[in-house]
Amino acid sequence: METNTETVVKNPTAIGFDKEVFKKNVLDNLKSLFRKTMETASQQEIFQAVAFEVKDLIIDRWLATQKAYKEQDAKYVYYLSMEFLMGRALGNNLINLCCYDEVAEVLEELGLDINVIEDQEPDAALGNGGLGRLAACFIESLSTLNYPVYGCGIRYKYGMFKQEIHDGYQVEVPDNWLENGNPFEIKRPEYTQTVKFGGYVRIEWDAERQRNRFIHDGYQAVNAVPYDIPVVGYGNNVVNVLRIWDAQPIQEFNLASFDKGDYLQAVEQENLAKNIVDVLYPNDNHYSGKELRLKQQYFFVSASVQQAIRKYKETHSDLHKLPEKVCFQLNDTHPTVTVPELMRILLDEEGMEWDEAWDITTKCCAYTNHTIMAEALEKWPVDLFMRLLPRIYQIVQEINRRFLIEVEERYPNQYNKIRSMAILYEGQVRMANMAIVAGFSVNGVARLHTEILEKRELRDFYEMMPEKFNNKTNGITQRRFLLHGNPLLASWVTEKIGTDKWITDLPLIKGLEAYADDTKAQQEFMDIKYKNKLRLAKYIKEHNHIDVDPNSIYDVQVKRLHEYKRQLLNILHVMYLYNQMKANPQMDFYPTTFIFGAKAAAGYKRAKETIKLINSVADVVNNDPDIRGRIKVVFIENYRVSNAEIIFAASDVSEQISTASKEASGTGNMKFMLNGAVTLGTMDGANVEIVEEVGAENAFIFGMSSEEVMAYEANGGYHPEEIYRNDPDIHRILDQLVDGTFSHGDREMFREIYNSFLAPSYGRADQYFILKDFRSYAEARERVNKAYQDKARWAKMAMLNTANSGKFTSDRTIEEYVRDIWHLKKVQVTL
Ligand code: B1N
Repeated sequence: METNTETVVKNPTAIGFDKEVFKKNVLDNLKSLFRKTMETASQQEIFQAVAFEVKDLIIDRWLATQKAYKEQDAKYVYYLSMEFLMGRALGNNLINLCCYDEVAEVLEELGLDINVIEDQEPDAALGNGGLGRLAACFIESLSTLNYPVYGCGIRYKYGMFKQEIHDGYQVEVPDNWLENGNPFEIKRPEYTQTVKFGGYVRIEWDAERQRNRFIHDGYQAVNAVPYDIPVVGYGNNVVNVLRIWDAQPIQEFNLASFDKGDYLQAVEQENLAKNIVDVLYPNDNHYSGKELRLKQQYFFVSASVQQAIRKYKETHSDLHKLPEKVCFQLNDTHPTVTVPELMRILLDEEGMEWDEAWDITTKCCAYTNHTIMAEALEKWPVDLFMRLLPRIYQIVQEINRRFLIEVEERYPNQYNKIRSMAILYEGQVRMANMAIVAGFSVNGVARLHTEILEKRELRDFYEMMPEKFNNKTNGITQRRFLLHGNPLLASWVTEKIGTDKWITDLPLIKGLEAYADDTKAQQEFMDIKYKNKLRLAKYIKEHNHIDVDPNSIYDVQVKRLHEYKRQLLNILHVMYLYNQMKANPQMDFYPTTFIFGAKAAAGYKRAKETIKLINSVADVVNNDPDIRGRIKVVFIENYRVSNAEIIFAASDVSEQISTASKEASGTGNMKFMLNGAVTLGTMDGANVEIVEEVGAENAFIFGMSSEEVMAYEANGGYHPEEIYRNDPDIHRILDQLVDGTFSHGDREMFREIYNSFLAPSYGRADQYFILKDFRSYAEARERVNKAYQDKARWAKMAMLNTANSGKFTSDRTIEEYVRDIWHLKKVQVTL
């Protein structure tokens, strides 16, 4: 792999950092921003003053980067995504500017703790989970690897809701993340674009060119105003841009100056602009066919594509060469209107013929698939789509018409092919099909996932156009999830392998393998884990008011709450363990803290019931004197990027227990591994590759294979009631859902969960094979508990996980995208 370690600038003075100047400027900022001194300012105000100073450090690099791109006429990837789950910026900007320690010292001299200052920053939570966090890791890696990118997204006024737990239930609280402003962003009104919705299309005969002209009329328009957020590369002076769009009415509403017609139109345009960017849809892996969601999609796509074309035309005259300078990467189907929007611009605004426009479009667009969950498939009702985007709909119809002719030529009279591949079918616009037909690349996000796409989900497309398909196994950035999140382990790794080059070349971390059997190194590794467990215990005490024992095993499942991820399997097993321990108080068992963290989509009933069940089991188990604290259950409120960093660092066991074939990749699994947690998981998603890297003897694998699961599914499922009848332990825990054991006698509270196993009101019984995998899971958990009691063996396993995590850096993923799809060139930036 190519790396850019030779360009890494580690010396803070070399990046123009001067401690005294920094200190003085922070104090000046306090004065000019808030009219305050260090003595009178709040921690929040101090955070703002520091952040503005850090932005100042970024600015010259930002200018220099964009200048270098221009001089070299660089090709850009436009990473189009409805979600960027950035988390906090301050700490990571300091790390990538290579002056974190120096700023920490300055703050200390001012009597401040950098951790407390960092804690003042709200997470930028413009995403739900893995898909949005992947986008954030990708743009950070692109910057670190010297590649030009624009992250393009939406500046939601409210990001992912904050989760509070009241009486064991999730309560959603709005996330007003911009309340105190965002010190890192820059508004760019000069790049405002206009986006049009509704209306109708008029056709006029263009006599001169002897063809029809399509004129969009009677629409409502809204302005898209971009805000730029810097994305700092590690030690290389590169600053790329995350460009997020805000919606503004075209004319500010002004009562006096309108006659009646204008008045109503102005009100409508203002209302349209008002709600487009109000809120992120809080669904993970789930499509909600809401008109406002399609508006959001077209809004940010149209603005981004128009801007990309405008930028290209500033220095190029021939749009046919657009693919040499621009690639649009579609982060799932959410931005797929990119395809007809680019066609619209080339046809209607640039006056191209269909074939020319299509040739350009299909060389510019590439699509990443992130899920095979049926309920996530975007299928827009035609009537909604054509009403909101009349011209775009015409173009989709023409794309579909031409594609179906190709299908008919290739597969005469095979209606099944049309049924599976048509873009317009049974009154719906199928976005995935459009992305595949128009994209030159279709990629999955882990090897198994891509195989399932090729062999099953997208089989007909793969047969017709195999050259488009490729795999790009996901990755994560070690700058955030080791260097920032786990500074103790980061320093130790550097010391042990004798270099900090792993920061930009993660496979070097393999050097730790030499210490796997070294008792002293094992001890040091576990000491660091212990310190991180203390840090998490403190966090849990402060935020959840629960005492946890740092000497217990930290067994952790943190991710979005979803049935396929099977948090229910985990908590049912805790109920089973509880029963065992009650029956046999002397049983051999190493004390374990079962830690959960998960947000449920606001309208996802079963997910919310599962959160209540976890908290109810926690109540009973944690307070039962017979258990003597040997089993603890903790639900961490408001799981998000910033507390995830603390959680990964402290984990012993990584729960990755999705029903095989359902988790496209998973990326939390990689963050745990990097931090020395051992995977307890199914052969699903990227777990398969994790086990391949670390060795099966250093992970705990259980459950059905994806082949087995898919075979059952093809036969309509299985019969969980047989297991219920024949396995008394399972019988007991299911009965306990409806006998009041965990609900103060309430027999109805968990009735629906009980029914889902035995008598579902809709769908198959035990859709996600929880009972089927239960025994295998229980047995794996027993192996984990035994293994932990052999301290040396555990230390070795944990260390080997860190040592073999090199493949899972997003730097590797990005180099593969660049090599196979984007074909970008590295740009060196000097100041
Ligand atoms: O994308 C991640 C993968 O690691 C996960 O396995 C996968 O579940 C996740 C609709 C999604 N797939 N699809 C979504 C999110 C929001 C939404 O509105 C779908 N998220 C994933 C990164 O590849």
